[in-house]
Amino acid sequence: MGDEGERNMRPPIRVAVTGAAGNIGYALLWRIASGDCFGKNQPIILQLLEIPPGMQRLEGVVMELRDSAFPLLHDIIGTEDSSLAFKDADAIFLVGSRPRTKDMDRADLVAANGPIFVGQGKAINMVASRNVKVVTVGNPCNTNALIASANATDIPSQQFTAMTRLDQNRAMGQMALHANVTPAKVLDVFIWGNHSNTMYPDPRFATIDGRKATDVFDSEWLQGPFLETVATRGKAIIVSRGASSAASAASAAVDHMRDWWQGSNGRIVSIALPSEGWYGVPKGLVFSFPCTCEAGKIKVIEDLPIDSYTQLKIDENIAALLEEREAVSDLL
Ligand code: NAX
Repeated sequence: MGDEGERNMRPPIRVAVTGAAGNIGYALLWRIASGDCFGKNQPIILQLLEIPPGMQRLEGVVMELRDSAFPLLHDIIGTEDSSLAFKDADAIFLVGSRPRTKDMDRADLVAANGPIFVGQGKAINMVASRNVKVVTVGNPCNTNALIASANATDIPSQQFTAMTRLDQNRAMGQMALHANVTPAKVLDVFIWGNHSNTMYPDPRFATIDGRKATDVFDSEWLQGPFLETVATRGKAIIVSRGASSAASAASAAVDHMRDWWQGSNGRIVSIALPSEGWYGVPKGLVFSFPCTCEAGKIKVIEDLPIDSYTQLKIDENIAALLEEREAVSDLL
């Protein structure tokens, strides 16, 4: 980097990633360190959290990050202490938690992972930057974001989000494939609700190379194979790969945080965040809405028309998330 490049550099920001030695971490850290998320003139200090059984793997990950000699990567901290990992963090990726295994249902997953987010919410409250932006990836991510936020009482709840961007990207990928265009031609399809198989990819405002998606595709495909493929993609990846989505999840986490940090250029993006009663979603439920991002702020698009099919899908997601909230009421 020449002198000119160095002069344009900003002071480093602190980016915390939990579960950093896991599968998603292994893809995510390289994308963050290369500048894909926060910009090519934004130096980074990575603050990586693991639990004791993951610490040896984390040491190897830190060695490999150093061996990648990223110009933007100013420092790396690897720790099992959440108050060090979240100290002054400007952005946090909450990835660490148990992935669902074949023998677990959703209730088991909520019970296994919920408590993690109590401690992490409290630690974030104590030591993170007051402007911190948090994306929750670890499942069940909507409810885990709710738990973390409820335990971080001094930080505005809207700074805690959950990731439904992978569902959006899956929807874009399927539309691109079906219309035989590149994904760049697919705009403004977004996700309502929970990151689970009840999520709903809304095609009504989407465009494919400038044409309305609802003109390009028939409703049988949209409500049948399209919806089914997006909703069950996580399972299909597990069956095929023998492991849950990792690189695509990391890529979606980068997209989520990049758009929040740098703006979505007017495009609609899917972000799950605590409802303020939008579209009849009970206040506080962490629900995926159509959003735009500008100057580091998320804005929910509040006035889209809702037809009866979409309402049905929104209601299904409200019911599922209320049930999850009830199951963790002692953690809130
Ligand atoms: P891995 O099991 O490979 O890695 C998880 C890592 O988290 C492990 O290294 C583990 O030691 C660490 N960990 C566990 N508890 C921790 C804690 N309390 N503090 C810090 N670290 C902790 O799972 P991976 O494939 O990376 O998936 C991580 C999470 O993402 C899972 O909950 C998974 O279900 C979820 N996913 C979420 C997606 C989404 O779209 N929101 C999609 C992909 C993925 O399924």
